[in-house]
Amino acid sequence: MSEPRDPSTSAAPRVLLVDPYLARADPMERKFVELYPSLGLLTLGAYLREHGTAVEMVDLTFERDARPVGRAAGAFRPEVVGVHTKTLTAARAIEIAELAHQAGAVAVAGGPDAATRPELYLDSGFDLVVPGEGEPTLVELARRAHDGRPLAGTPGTIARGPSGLLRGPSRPFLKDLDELPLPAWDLVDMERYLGSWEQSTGERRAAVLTSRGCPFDCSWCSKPTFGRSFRQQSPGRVLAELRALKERYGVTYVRFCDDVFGIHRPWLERLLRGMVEERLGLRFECLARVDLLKPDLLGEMRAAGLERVYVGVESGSQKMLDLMNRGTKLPQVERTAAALRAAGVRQFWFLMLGYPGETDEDIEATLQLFRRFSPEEYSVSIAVPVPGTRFHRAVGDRLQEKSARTKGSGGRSLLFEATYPERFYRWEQRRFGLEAALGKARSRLSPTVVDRIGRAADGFHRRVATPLLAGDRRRPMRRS
Ligand code: B12
Ligand code: SF4
Repeated sequence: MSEPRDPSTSAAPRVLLVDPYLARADPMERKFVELYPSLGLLTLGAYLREHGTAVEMVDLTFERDARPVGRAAGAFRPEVVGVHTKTLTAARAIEIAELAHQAGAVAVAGGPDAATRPELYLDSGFDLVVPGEGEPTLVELARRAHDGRPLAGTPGTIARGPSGLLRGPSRPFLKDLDELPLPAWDLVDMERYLGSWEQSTGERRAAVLTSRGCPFDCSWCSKPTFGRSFRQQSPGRVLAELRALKERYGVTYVRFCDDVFGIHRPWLERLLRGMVEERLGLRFECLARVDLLKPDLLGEMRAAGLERVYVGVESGSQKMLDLMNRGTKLPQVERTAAALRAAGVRQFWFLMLGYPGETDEDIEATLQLFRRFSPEEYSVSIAVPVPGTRFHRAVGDRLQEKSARTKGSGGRSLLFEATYPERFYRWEQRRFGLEAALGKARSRLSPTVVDRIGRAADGFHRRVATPLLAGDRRRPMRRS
């Protein structure tokens, strides 16, 4: 690569980054999705600047449509328009490629969806796809575009060649994540995010990422960018980011967005110690695996500000956990749930229905586990076969037509031919809803009344709903 340039001069390459996620167009948004700016794009932006590129960004999250992209491209005249992609936003990303071309820019797609199905993006107007870690590749593309050099064949990219896909040489991952500058928060309207959080929760919430990748191998998980690699920033680098968020933006609450937070215990202990010693006074939440969350560390986590943990419980049936290659055991779930309750940490359980091999007995086991521990929050989704995963390959010949559409279902509808019809899973989702309501009612109503309602609902489920909704694929259910 050539020497760094001064991004404030017209001699610098110009890149416009775009987040095509539009909250009001997301069917899940009102219910589940929490709004944070894309850390992938903010880090790309900061890295580009550090390497002599002028950067602007259009974040469509709070917009009505993609028109701001056309306006920004017209004013900034970028040489490259770089679009972040998710399955949910594929159609809008493609619209943006067209806007990029109208402004005379090269259209580049990166992020999980383009990495999984580059052909879709290349056949729909994008000039290049960056399937992996984006930072050094986008710097090089910006320089090549600026200098009028060829782009196809750049390391870390995929283009359309005369006879199929033209893949540039692969580019190794960055060795040391501490090299990454702090995210360029100024590229988005941070106050809009923080203000909306403050209004709904009283906290100014921001997202922080301390690692890239995940070494586990759950069969339904899509990890197109980082695969099973795993790298961490040092605790010192993470503390610097926390301090900056607190000092510059008055952040009071942090969501650690790592796929799995605190994989290495000594690392986590050092970070927690630092948070306490620096008296950051931040509260935080993270996603943890039940096999890694150590009950004896919960006291320290609580002292450092831990409020809520997202736990991928997924199923109350060991058979299902094994089929999902989850690598967790039910006693670990039980131990973790009990320890979190004892430490006063809110728990948010992720549960999944419909994974191949699951019978109504397995679903019942999940409901019973849910009943025993009554997590404060939960989401129960219908398994989504994401392209590129083992699960997707396993049900490849049973995919429903709607899964071919670009919109993700967000776990609300059935995208493959599963053991039961969709209506049965939707009914089961409602049972979890009732169970959650009963769990909450236990503290207000007499437990006898609550148990009576629960038994009546179970009876209705067994005698009426299951025969009616499960179809002829139902297996006889044992009574508890
Ligand atoms: C944190 C997170 C969230 C947070 C924050 C979202 C946000 N605004 O970033 C919350 C909880 C809000 C969330 C919501 C959703 N998420 Co989410 N989320 C994640 C998670 C765990 C980390 C994202 C992250 O920061 N990664 C780290 C950064 C550094 O990586 P990155 O974003 O991929 O970017 C790098 C490269 O991909 C590349 N790159 C990315 N964009 C571009 C663009 C260009 C031009 C170039 C060159 C390179 C490039 O360079 C970047 C730096 O190296 C990922 C899983 C994962 N590990 O990535 C899922 C993930 C991205 N989410 C996913 C989904 C489905 C969603 C939702 C659509 C859920 C829903 N509604 O049903 C929403 C969408 C909301 C939104 N704003 O987009 C899926 C996407 C799958 C897919 N194929 O689309 C993922 C992959 C999880 C999974 N395995 O299923 N999410
Ligand atoms: S589901 Fe979580 S733990 Fe499993 S492979 Fe994916 S990121 Fe890793």
